[in-house]
Amino acid sequence: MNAEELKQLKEQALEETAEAGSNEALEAVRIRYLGRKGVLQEVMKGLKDQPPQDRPLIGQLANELKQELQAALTDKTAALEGATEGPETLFDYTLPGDWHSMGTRHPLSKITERAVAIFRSLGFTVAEGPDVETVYNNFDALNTPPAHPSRDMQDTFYLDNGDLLRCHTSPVQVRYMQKHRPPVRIIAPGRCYRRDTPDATHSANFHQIEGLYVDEQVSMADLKGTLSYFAGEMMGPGVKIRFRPHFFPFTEPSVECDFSCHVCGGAGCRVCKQSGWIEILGAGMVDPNVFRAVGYDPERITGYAFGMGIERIAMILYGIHDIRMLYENDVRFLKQF
Ligand code: 2U9
Repeated sequence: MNAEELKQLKEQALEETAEAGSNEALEAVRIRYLGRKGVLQEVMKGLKDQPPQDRPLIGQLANELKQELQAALTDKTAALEGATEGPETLFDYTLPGDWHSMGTRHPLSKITERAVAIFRSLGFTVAEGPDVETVYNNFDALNTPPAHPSRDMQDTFYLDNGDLLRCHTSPVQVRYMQKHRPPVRIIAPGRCYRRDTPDATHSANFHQIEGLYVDEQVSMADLKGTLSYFAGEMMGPGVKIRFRPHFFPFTEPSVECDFSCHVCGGAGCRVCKQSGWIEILGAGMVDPNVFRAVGYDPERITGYAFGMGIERIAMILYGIHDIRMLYENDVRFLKQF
């Protein structure tokens, strides 16, 4: 078969494909031209009988025939399918769109981010540390006596190697002071672990933000100014704070800090249990023993520290009555924030 005949053969094959009205007819065309005993095989077998100078062109034309015919057969198969089903059944333009709902920031992340932004605006920087801590960083360096109940197996998660899951973010500040000289002005947001039985207000995993300001001549008045500013920014302008005496091993003196109720303004309502005040955080002046443990001179250096539970603040601000809702990841709950 010469080149001219081969070109005609291609035209004929493409025409037969175009005219085929069924899958069976299309299959017959494919077998006739491309099958094992088909026309194209014959052409290739006859190639050796052609004059050597014609062989490349004939080979090339045979290849073109094969490729164009295969493409035409594929197109025609698709066209026949479309024709039997009808274009409207292939794609239903009336179906509603497939929306992917947008996620939202988790309420705990929102509170953390807001609190961090407030303290950053006062010159604090964020410090972080590992969840798995040494007994030394979590208890000893923080002036916690050897027999303190918080060290009990019933209260703290211990690992087999003697380390533990931190029960507050305070070891972050211990690590920071071991590495840096004063002045220190840091906040430590993060996950904490306590062996509590879960109920509406307790969870074995929870989150804290702690703060630490250490320098020469830092006083309780500095603490009060900082927390007053934080209260106004977090709860709204005009919120007052008050200190009540308390005890923590790592601070002396220690206080609990109440904010005036952001709902009733202090007059008394259901949220503040008619007291006008809501307990928000703990704080105090860093105990000299903590400074000794990290190599600071307590005669020269003073500092304040404070700590608050993120879950508690989220529950108060958003009116959430059960802490467990914060961990269930029910989107109907989460999308409200
Ligand atoms: C260093 C020295 C002192 C951190 C402090 C509190 C008071 C406090 C609680 C609030 C609610 C924990 O989540 S909670 O149960 N925290 O009352 N935390 S002072 O004091 C430090 C920290 C680090 C080196």
